Amino acid sequence: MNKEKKNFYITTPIYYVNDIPHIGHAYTTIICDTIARHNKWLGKNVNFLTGTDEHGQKVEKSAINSGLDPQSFTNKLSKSFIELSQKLKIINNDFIRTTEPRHKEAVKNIWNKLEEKGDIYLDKYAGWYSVRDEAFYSEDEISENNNGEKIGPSGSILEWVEEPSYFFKLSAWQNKLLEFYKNNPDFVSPKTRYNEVLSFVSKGLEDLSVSRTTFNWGIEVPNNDQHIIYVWLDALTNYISGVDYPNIKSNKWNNFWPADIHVVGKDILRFHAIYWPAFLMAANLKLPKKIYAHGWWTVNGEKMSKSLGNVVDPFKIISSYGLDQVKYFLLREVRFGQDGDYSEEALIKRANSDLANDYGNLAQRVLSFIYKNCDKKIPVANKLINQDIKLIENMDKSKDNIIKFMENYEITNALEELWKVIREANSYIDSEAPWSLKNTDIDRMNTVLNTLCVVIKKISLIALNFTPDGANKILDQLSISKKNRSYSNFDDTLENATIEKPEGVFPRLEKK
Ligand code: ME8
Repeated sequence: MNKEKKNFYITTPIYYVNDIPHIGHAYTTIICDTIARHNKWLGKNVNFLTGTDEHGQKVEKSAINSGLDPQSFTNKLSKSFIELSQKLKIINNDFIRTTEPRHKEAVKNIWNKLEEKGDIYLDKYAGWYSVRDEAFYSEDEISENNNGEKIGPSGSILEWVEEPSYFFKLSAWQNKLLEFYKNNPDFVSPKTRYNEVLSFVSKGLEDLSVSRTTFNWGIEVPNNDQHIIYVWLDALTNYISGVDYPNIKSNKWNNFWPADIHVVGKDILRFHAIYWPAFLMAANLKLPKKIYAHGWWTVNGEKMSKSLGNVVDPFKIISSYGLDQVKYFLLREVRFGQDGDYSEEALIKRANSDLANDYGNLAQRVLSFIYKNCDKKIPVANKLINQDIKLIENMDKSKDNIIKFMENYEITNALEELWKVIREANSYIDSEAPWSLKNTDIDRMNTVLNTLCVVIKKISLIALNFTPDGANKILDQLSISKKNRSYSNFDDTLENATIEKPEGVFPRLEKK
């Protein structure tokens, strides 16, 4: 490996295999894929990890309900998450399953470390548990629903649990955590989530139950097979078992830990921003650089649920509307970090206005004009005048802004910036009107067309990370070779290349 290359490690949450994937899972994966692609494009050595969370009571219950043993059940469901990764064409380096031996070994190692250091003790747990969230809640977080059932902060129904349990001395880490947050104000993003974490920890932390004894599906506590390790201690460890921990001599471990970013939904912030750093501190391991908690998607204003029958199937909508279209909608419609509402109408509207009308049309207008009028060759520019120079300069400035935005994970701002140039390029075509120069000023027409091709190429090199299928097709049509599509090729000059027959890349969508 090139020693100069900067390493970058990004993770998705590992998804529960209690049910098939939906649009919410696809969303987090798409976000991570976009960030991973961007960093790879910049020339970094990227490790992108995703996977499935296969143990615990929730998965065991689903397996029992489906009539399968847990291992066969998780094999089947995990496959559907792998298929989703393929459908989304993500560039992950690895897919980790918590039922794999490499992962179990890491979890046992962490357990032993925490125990050796005196951070784990045996006692009894008596309290409320949510199987849906796989979370313990304290009395002050509990309320009642209309049926008089106890519910947790997420609305999930709680059950009373009373059993022997090992505890992790979370309370002992409270001050260290607070100090860490204070010294690392960017550890949790967005800021509102950081404040939430700070206020939760400031109120005081109770020790955390880290083993269960009333079911079997999980990793056994070393030296006490009556206990199963709490599924969150098991699951969080994937972020290090996925980079070869406990083999701390491995290149992967040394290159990639600590992770640059764990992207999660806001529902699982507590586990990532409080428990995970505490476990890592206790195990004397470095902490990830950032936890980014994104918002929550509803569907036509309602929470997605099987009983409402409104669960959005990512496979179906990608087949109906296209991968780039779905990705672009999810990335652009909602500011990264905020909640959003999914509807097919909104997806179609967004894809038609930004992809078909703005970006697709820009490429199609220019390339088909060249194909018909310039002997299928990108014309050579003559003397550039102010408006040509300004368009290219603005493109270059936007590229720098986009890189800054992406460094701060401001995905929506990055896309807005890119579309600013796309719209500017469309206005430039209208004002320079190359078709009207055909019979009057061929030199000027050639300059305008060349300027447009330069800008379309630059736009597409950036769009590669957001809408890779379409952007690659446009670069194919411009005869830019596959190996010349990274950041380092951004300022390459266009050759007098013969273009391919242009075809519309982003068709107008209609409701299916
Ligand atoms: O929590 N909107 O797994 P999970 C946005 N196994 N994102 C959504 C979403 C929605 N409506 N629904 C799901 C778990 N997500 C644990 C994680 S990690 C060590 C263990 C996304 O299958 C979002 O990223 O319930 C959320 O955090 C994740 O799926 C939860 O997936």
